[in-house]
Amino acid sequence: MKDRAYRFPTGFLWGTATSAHQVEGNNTQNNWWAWEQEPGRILQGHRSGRACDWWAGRWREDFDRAAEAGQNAHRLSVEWSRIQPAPDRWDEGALEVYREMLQGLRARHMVPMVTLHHFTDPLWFAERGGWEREDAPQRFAAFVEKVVEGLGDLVSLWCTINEPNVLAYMAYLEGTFPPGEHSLRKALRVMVHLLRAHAAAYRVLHRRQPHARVGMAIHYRGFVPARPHSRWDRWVARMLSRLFNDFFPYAAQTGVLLFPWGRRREPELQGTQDFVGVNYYTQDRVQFDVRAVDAFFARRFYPPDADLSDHGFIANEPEGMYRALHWAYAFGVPVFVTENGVEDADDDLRPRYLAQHVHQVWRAVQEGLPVQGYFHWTLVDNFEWDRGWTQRFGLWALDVDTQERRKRPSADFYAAICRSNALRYEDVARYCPEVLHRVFPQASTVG
Ligand code: IFM
Repeated sequence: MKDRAYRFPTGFLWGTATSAHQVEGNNTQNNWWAWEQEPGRILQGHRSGRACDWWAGRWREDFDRAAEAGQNAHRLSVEWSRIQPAPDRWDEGALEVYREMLQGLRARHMVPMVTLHHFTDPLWFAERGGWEREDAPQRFAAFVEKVVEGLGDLVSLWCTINEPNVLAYMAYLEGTFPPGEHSLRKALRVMVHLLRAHAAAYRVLHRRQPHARVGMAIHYRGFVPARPHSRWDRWVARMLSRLFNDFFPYAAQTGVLLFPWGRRREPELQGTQDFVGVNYYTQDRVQFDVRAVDAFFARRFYPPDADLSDHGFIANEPEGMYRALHWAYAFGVPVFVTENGVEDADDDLRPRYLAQHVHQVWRAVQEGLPVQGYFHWTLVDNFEWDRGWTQRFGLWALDVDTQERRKRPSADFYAAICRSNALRYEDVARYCPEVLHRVFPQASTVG
């Protein structure tokens, strides 16, 4: 192999992704803060607390880290409850802090992508019924209007809602996110309201900023039939993918809602995405199981020989990234990898996970798919929702008590990728030689 590197197109965005509640600290006005105070909600009774202390100003040192590590972009979210702490009150000071952060990114030559909703709702919004209410989309659109008015000169790449599919699933079916419901009827209702909120936000952003690029970040989960010859396994895998993966981007593209029992048209949803954001972590094997009524007749599992993360939460399945990007491409707009990463406190798995996933992104780019950037989850260990501080996704480790950061080897590996705009043989050989033969099969056999 002559060129021992997988090179990316000029202008490709390399960054990390974060979210307000997970990094800012003291987000006391939202539903997650309240949820964390309830016994039994968060693993080991953890709380977000000071988180990564960004609201007190530590974003500066973390942005320095990212910039010095060659990153040319960063995806962050703004916290609705800070900007609109009460239905009739806007906090200009909070908007000013976000202005400083965005100016801070630009001063470091990093392109900002701003997420407008990342799992948390203002308490006042949650207490009056949250996403179950018919008027939730209008409420959200008013907030978006305020944000674009205040920050629109600093950002043009917007992600309206992060993982609406995960939010609906965790908060309304599994019940591990607030408000802790277990109702398919409510989940579907909320999904429709989230879509309408996205479409309303899309229109607000484009009216104020015709050149804006607006999309959602969808958590794409691979569902692979456990027994490929079984039509039941294939059927159940397709059904899960349709409900979990397709529902949001398909409606935003076509204006058609894909319900389990049929379709419904909502024309105002149509044509409301300029890109598809893919959050890809892993894929499941799925087997049809007639007894699994509450799980849509599916048993999901990782293969026995899977390369697992610390808590068995994520299996290293890089091929799923390639499939995810092809899936996203089918919606006919550019694609960003808006999240990808792994929980790995000791950084044993992360280097090879990173190499193998970036390699699959390159494969897709090489085939001509319009993938325009990759955001690694995440910059510094942060508050991992119902799993508290037990799962460590950061390129930098965080001591929550002292706020001390410690660089993991993957941070240097990712820096090498970002700086060279390529996945190079020598870097894979240095940081994860165990997968060199997989990532560079030709080069390893040639010697
Ligand atoms: O930390 C989360 C993030 O908030 C949404 N996507 C998945 C990440 C890792 O679990």
